[in-house]
Amino acid sequence: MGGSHNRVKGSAIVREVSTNFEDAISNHFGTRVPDYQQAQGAHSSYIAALRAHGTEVEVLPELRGYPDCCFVEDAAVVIDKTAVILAPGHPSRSGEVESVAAHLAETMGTIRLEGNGTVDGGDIVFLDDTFVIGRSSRTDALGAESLSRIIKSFDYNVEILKVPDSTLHLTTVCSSPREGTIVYSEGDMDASSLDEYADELIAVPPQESYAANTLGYPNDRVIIPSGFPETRKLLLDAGFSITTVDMDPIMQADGSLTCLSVFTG
Ligand code: CIR
Repeated sequence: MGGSHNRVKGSAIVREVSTNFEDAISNHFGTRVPDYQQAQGAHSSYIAALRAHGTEVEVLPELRGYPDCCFVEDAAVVIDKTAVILAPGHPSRSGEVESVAAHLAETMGTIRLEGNGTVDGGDIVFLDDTFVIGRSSRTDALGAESLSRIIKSFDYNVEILKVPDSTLHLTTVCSSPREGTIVYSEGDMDASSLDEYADELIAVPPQESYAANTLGYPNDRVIIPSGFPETRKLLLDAGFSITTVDMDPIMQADGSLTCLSVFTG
């Protein structure tokens, strides 16, 4: 069993929204064509919220030809100051990885997955001494096994969980805003698949499923998307202090709060 993964979020990389954001993949939450200018505004608010919580944010430039390039979470995960370079499962996104890898390699060691499996960072949720990997339409069995071996080499536990077909990623439907707590979308996941991993399960109602993706900081601080009053109340009642960000323009391309960052320290 490993130590406790860092929850402080002292530093992060993000990437500017693509000027071709209208071509971003949108299969789940979108109700209109993704809009570049609106998404850029939401992205700026997101960066401001991270900085207000003490995260030093480095903004990488747009990656030309990659409409989904702002969703850097899918390209890499940092574990104990080593970057694990991932292999996104959608063909239009695999070319995003090398530039993120090269950037991270300037300040830390990097490790690659073995074999031809695929893993999106959106399918990785960490719960202190355990990482949960979602098997989804983006993360296949080979990729999950390869990542699992790497995570175990850092002395953390690994669990592999099937992501429901109703959703894109594991992080889309559950998150852990503080030690021992999981927030999940009850319309997508059963409590029974999660309760062994947490002391406290907070169930987000089906009509607010998007708000199951939260960004937690130490001392019970949490960032959530604005416009989800029931989730807000549940988290207030659970003792969190809450910051909201209008994520609607990012949601149009199925992106959530966690998707927009790689936390590097
Ligand atoms: C995609 O479908 O790949 C993007 N439109 C959204 C990616 C969201 N990323 C994430 O949840 N980590």
